[in-house]
Amino acid sequence: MSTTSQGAAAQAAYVLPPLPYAFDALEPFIDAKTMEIHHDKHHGAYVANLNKALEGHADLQKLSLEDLIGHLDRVPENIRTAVRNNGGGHSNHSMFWKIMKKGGGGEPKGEIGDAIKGAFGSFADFKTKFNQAAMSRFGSGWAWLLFSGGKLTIDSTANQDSPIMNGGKPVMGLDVWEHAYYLKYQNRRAEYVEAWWNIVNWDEITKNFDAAKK
Ligand code: MN3
Repeated sequence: MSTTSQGAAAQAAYVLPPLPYAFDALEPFIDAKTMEIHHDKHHGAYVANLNKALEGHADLQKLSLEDLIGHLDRVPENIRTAVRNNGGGHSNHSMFWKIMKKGGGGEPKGEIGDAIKGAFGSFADFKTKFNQAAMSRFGSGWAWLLFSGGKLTIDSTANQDSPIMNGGKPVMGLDVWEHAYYLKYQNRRAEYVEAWWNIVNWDEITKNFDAAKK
């Protein structure tokens, strides 16, 4: 690491969280090379560009990420798009790494399992609806299970937009940008989406659900 980047990191408002497992932990569903580029380069760039946008804005640097992107109207217009894209990217990916794990998948138990059944009829129906959101998002974006207005709903967003920007609370999100799957799946997004269910970390999603309800 160069002296320059160390200097920048020392005063950076936001830092890239380490991946909570090895790059190859999610094989064969997501390949190690994709994970390395996705975390180090893509997420790394969102953090670096967010910090760059916030240079000289001490008031904004003090905010939690959720406060920052949840109130974009308070962000000066000349940096608003940069904060929206890179703050959203930082928030979305910070959650995304944690809601995946080796040996994940299956059907969720307990309260989140019951809440999903209550909202969507059955786990199979939920999965179908979520997959539809992931597949119908044109271009780059995310599919979401979110908590909003006291209930669980499914939605998708474009680019790096977060449900937080519309007052919702993300419970789980799936990155459907091509950078998330192209090395292994090329244009076959449906195969990536289906494979992804094998690494879903329901323990972490349960934590997000509990936090969202508060
Ligand atoms: Mn991504």
